[in-house]
Amino acid sequence: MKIPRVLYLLIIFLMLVEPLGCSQSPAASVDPLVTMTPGSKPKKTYKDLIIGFAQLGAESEWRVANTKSIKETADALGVELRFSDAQQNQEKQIEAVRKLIIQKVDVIGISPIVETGWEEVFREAKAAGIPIIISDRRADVPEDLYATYLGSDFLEEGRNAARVLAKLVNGDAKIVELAGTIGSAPANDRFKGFREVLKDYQGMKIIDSESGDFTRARGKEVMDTFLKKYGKTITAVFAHNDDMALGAIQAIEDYGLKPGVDIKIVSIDASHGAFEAMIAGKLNATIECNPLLGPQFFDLALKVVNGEPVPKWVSSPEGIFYPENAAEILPTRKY
Ligand code: GYE
Repeated sequence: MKIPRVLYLLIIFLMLVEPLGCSQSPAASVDPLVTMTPGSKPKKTYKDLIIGFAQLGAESEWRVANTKSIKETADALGVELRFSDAQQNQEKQIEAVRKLIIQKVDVIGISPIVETGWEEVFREAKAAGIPIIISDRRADVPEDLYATYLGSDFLEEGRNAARVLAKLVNGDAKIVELAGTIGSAPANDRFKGFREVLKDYQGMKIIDSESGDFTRARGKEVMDTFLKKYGKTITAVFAHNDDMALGAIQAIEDYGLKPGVDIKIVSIDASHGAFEAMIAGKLNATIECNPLLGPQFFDLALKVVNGEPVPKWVSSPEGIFYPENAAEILPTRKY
């Protein structure tokens, strides 16, 4: 069929004019990064955010990796980050949160050093309309006082440590435990999870347990004391983190025994230091606990600011590592 010439010209004219008309409309001049749904406020982007983060300290390899992940992710996304380090002191951490409330940041992130004692300051944040995202360690507060909790399943880590140790010692051991910071969520849960599984093993006894505060130096001191007290009776160590296990390894060597051989050792985190110790045959296993929470943390923060729904708990999938393939895996590890 032949199209009349006038109609043909009209079609060509419309095809040329329409796109121009569109590109001049106000909708098309909106920043493509800002998405809008009908009748709603424009959604914020990472570059609009000011996020506070009240870190608890720099006590371990894990914590250093966690801080790095948060700072690097903020930089990469263009988020303005107000970061503080409470040096393992709850008072300082509460003060840091209060400062962030005064600064009216969009979201407050916090890794609470211990579980209790947060309700008052969390209520202050809520009254100021600032959502809180709990990161890494839980806080014992009512659910309406925080938007979400991003962190590992510490109970399961404790259970896994017991399962792994039971296999290593054929269900027969005299164990000393180097516990984490007293009152902290990971120390409470790892302590509990470990015992839960141990109930099934008559031959596995915990002969002593003391806090090494998640640091290498304290881990060594506590292990020195245990060795003085119990000597060769000790056949296994459960350390709530790798740093304390590394301290214990030093203490065992100083005492003249072979860590990983005379005394089996299992710890938690799966840090570089742990892999190196496994390669050297001094550590028997490490249970992974993921510190690289930066990307998930800022993703949640943006959702919270934009009023999008978020789960109340976001956990990380984690593995277990052994000396057998530690050398092969180490280069792929990011912390
Ligand atoms: O296992 C330990 C750190 O809260 C999960 O804190 C974290 C723990 C981690 O000091 O190394």
